[in-house]
Amino acid sequence: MIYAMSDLHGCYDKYIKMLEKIKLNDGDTLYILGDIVDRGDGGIIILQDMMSRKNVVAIKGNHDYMAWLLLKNIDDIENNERLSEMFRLWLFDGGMPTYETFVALSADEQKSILSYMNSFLIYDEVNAGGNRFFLSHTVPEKERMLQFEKLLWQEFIVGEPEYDKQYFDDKYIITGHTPTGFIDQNFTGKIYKANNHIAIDCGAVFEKPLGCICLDTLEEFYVE
Ligand SMILES: [Mn+2]
Repeated sequence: MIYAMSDLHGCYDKYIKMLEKIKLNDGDTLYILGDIVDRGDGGIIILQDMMSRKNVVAIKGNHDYMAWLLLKNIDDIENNERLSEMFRLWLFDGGMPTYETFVALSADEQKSILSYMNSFLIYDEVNAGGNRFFLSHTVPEKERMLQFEKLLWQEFIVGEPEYDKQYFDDKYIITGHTPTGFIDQNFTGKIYKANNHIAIDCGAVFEKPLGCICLDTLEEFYVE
């Protein structure tokens, strides 16, 4: 089976509970659609768990990118005005627990975390259960997305989807990034499905459930 979850934001306990709930085994593939770190304090330990598994595919979110960029340049922040401003904004936007956990690691552990984060995909496409799926942290508006192969990677980590428009007739788009309650109040804490768009950030770090979807069956799983 193929599964997808997103926006773990350091919620290590919910992540582990979900792996147990879906009984993830070596024959399954789990996509994690970004924003693994920041806000919650378990981001680094989730990354270390993901790295230890061969069947987890990581896709890059805006928080993962910012954390990687700043932690990679940690020694230069003080003397670089642009980096210090980004660093200040990142800490304010949930980066503090990620920063504190990271600096407590050994140099080797830091190096392997950074190289793992740098390996994240921007998007992927996969077939399951007779359907085709496009997976990324987010997508830009429909007009741009119709030529997605030509777009810059940034569009897939900070783009703003038009959830009210059906982008493709022959495939589903699965994204995180925007808590589903902000897309439509009726989907607060639930996976959003409409217009061939499946949005799976239920807001786990904001005291909502962590959601996970099975691509083969479209079955939804939740843990509190
Ligand atoms: Mn995001």
